[in-house]
Amino acid sequence: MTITLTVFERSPDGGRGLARDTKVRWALEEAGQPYEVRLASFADLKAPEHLARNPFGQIPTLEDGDLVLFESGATILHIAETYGGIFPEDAGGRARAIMWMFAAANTVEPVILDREVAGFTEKNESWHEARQPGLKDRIRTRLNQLAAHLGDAEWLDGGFSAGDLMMVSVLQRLTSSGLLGEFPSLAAYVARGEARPAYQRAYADQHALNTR
Ligand code: GTB
Repeated sequence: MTITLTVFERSPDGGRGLARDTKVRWALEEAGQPYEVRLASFADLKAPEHLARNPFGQIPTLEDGDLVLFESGATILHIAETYGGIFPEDAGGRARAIMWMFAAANTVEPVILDREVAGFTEKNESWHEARQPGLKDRIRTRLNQLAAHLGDAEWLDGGFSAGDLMMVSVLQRLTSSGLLGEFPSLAAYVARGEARPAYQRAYADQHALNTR
């Protein structure tokens, strides 16, 4: 069965692996699944051919045989369930890995995105600067809670799982903000994720597209 992933032909992050295609590449690498890529420009994403794969006109999409999926979290869950590598053996462990995937996407990422989006869309507003401390504090609250859960552990719930893959990918978006550096245990957690050979391969392959 051929797996095809649609990725940015040239990522707006300059090849830093921060767009959501890299985390799906990472999941495929962890699962040891070979895959092909379809390179897409912003214009390609809005063309009917791609909208048939993802009505929102975004990357990533994954085709696995006849199955067509969008939403990076759903895609990673499919990879974990179908090919293993990033899912615990026991049902309880799998349920908790899924819980952490949702926590990454629904509890931690929104506060990080709020600050990013404010940077893009509200930069010229008179109240932009006044809003920054509140936006940062909402992130700090979540990072404090996450760091308290992680403690001295390597990963969120036993061994590395799809939950860690998604949480590390979300936290990476904070690297340049300085906020992650305020939480050394979380910075080390992200570094552990990035040191995994599967991540290194995923990053290198996506990064290479920006340096062609
Ligand atoms: N919820 C969806 C998912 O998880 O798959 C969200 C997918 C999504 O946001 N895709 C973005 C996209 O296709 C790219 S990843 N955008 C094009 C469009 O909407 O037209 C988001 C992203 C973009 C850029 C950076 N960056 O430059 O650092 C980081 C993340």
